[in-house]
Amino acid sequence: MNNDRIVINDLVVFANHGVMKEEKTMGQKFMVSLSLYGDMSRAAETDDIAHALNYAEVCAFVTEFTKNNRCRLIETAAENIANALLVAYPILERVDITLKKPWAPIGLPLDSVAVALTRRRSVAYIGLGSNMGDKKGYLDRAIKAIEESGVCRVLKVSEYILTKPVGDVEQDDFLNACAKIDTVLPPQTLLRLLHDIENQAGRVRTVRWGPRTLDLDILLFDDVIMDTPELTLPHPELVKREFALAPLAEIAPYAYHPVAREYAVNLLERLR
Ligand code: A4P
Ligand code: MG
Repeated sequence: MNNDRIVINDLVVFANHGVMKEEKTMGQKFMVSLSLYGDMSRAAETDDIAHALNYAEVCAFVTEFTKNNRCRLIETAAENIANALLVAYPILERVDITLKKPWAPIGLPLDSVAVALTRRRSVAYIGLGSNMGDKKGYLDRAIKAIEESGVCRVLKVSEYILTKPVGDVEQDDFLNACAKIDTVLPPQTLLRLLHDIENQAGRVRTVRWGPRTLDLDILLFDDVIMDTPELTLPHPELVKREFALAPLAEIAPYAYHPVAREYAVNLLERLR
């Protein structure tokens, strides 16, 4: 990742975050410090504000957002500010934020208390499948719902391909596709969002591997490797499934599988 960044120190905002009643009603002083990472070479080369991240605009955005988005915890407030910045400014790849509360009412003298956290944009590949009803409609609406979530952007979508069902269940042919997205969410939260979208499509989980209106799987998430009861990354079946690999290789032949240590295009060739 590029190490270019704009640094903002102790932007003062009067806002109403807090657990106590007086904090909510009267408000208090907060200080926001930010390191905003993104490629600044174009701005540096052209000396043109049109290619730059305008820090005056960023400060106004953060001030408005910090006032209006009221939270009990400074953890939540800081996370919401970082995510809002990543969504509003596509040039940003990472945001480090420190949110200070110099007047924290703890009944003891202290200089300030602060929370510091980092949020970043990740790239993920989502496998889409449908084999009931208006299959194309389900895939179209899923892509729209991902885009409209406000926390993801759809960067590329493969062709929709008709595939024979894989597995022991006798069922209709599938329409499959793959979407490249970027997201400010961590993997588990992205999975919950995808489940919500599946549920809105009327998905009922009955037979494992059985027919479904909509199936959304996370195939790859950056180069993350994880294996928890709710989520395995990369998707454990990806390397065995042509219906997932083919659309992935179409839009991202050099997407890298961190466990198989191969590019998508090579995995597909080997499978075939
Ligand atoms: N889960 C773990 N890792 C992941 C991940 N990387 N992405 C967990 C998504 N989910 C993940 O999935 C079961 C659980 O897997 C989830 O609750 C999640 O916590 P599910 O979607 O509820 O159930 P499922 O879809 O019936 O099971 P599964 O294992 O996801 O089935 P698949 O793998 O989706 O296979 N043939 C063709 N031609 N095309 C198809 O699309 N799909 C299937 C279903 C069978 N045959 C097919 C196709
Ligand atoms: Mg699934």
